[in-house]
Amino acid sequence: MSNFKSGFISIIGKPNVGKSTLMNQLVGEKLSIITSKAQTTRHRIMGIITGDDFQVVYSDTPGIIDDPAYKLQESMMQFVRISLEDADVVLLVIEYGEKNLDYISEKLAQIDVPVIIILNKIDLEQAQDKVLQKVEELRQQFNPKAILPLSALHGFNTQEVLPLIKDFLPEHPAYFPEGEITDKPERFFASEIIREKIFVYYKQEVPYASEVVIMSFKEQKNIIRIIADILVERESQKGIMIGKGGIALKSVGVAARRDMEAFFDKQVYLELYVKVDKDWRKNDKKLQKFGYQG
Ligand SMILES: Nc1nc2c(ncn2[C@@H]2O[C@H](COP(=O)(O)OP(=O)(O)OP(=O)(O)O)[C@@H](O)[C@H]2O)c(=O)[nH]1
Ligand SMILES: [Mg+2]
Repeated sequence: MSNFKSGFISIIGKPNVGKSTLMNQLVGEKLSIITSKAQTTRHRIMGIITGDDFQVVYSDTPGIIDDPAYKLQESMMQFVRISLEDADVVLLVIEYGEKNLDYISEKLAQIDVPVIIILNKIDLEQAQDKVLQKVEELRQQFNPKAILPLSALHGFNTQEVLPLIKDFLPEHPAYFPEGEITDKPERFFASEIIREKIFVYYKQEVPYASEVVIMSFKEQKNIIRIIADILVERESQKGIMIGKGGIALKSVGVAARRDMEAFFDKQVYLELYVKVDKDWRKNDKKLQKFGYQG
C-alpha cells in the first residue's frame, strides 16, 4: 500500500513517572502493569496500534536509573538502550513537579530522532496557568519537537499523542500483522499480573527480590490452568511472601487470578509456589533464562 506509515515509538523516562499508564491508554489495553512503586516495569513491552494507513509500535520501557546496583537493573537499562536504537520517535515522559531535569538535555543530545516531551500528571496541578508556564519553561530549556501536557491516569489529552506522532512517522510497511497488539506471549502477561500483585501487596525489598516464572500454561476449552513459581532471594523473604497460614500468598493468588480472567477473558485456575533462588538478580545465566537482556 502506498503512503503507509509505520514506526517504533519509545516511551522513556525516570521510574514512576507514568510511562506504563500512558502506553496502556494509548493502546487501549492493560498490557503493562502499573503500581505506585518505582521500577515496576522490567522489560521492553510493545503495544501496537494499526490504522488504515499507519501502524504505531509503542515500546514501554523500564524507568531510567543512573546507577544500576545489580545485574537485573543493568539488564533493565539495556532494554531502554535497545528501544532507543530502534526508535523513530521518542516520547520522553516527565512528571509534573519532577526535579533535576538536567538529564533531559543529555538525553536529547544523545538521541538523533525526534523527541516529544510528555508532561504527565497535570491533574496534580489545579492552576492551568502554572501548567502552561511549565510547558513554556521546558520549551525554552530543551527545545524539543513538541511538548504535550496530559494526564495518563485520567486519559486527559492522551488522544493528542497519536496525531503528533503521525507527523514524524516514516513511510514504511507495517511491522506486525493487523490485529496483533503486542510482541509478548500470553505467559508473559500471566507472570506480569502476578508480579503486579506482589508489588502491591508487599513492602520494601520483597517485590524487588521477586521474579515470577510460569511453569505451566495450559489453555483448555473453558479454562486456562496456570502453575507459577515465585522466586525470592532469601528464606526470610519466602516467609514474608507466604505469610502467616499462607494468607498473604492467597491474597496474591486471588487478586492475580481475577485480573487474569479479565485479561484472557476466560476462567483461570492458578497455582502458586514460592521458592528461594539465592541472588538470582545478580546471576547472568538466571537473568537470561528469565528473559532479561544480557
Ligand atoms: N496523579 C496521577 N498519577 C499518575 C498519572 N499517571 C500515572 N500515575 C501514577 O503514577 C504511578 C506510576 O505509574 P506507572 O505507569 O507504573 O509509571 P512508570 O513510569 O511506568 O513506572 P516504572 O515502570 O516503575 O518506571 C502509579 O501509581 C500511577 O497510577 C497521572 O496522570 N496522574
Ligand atoms: Mg512502568
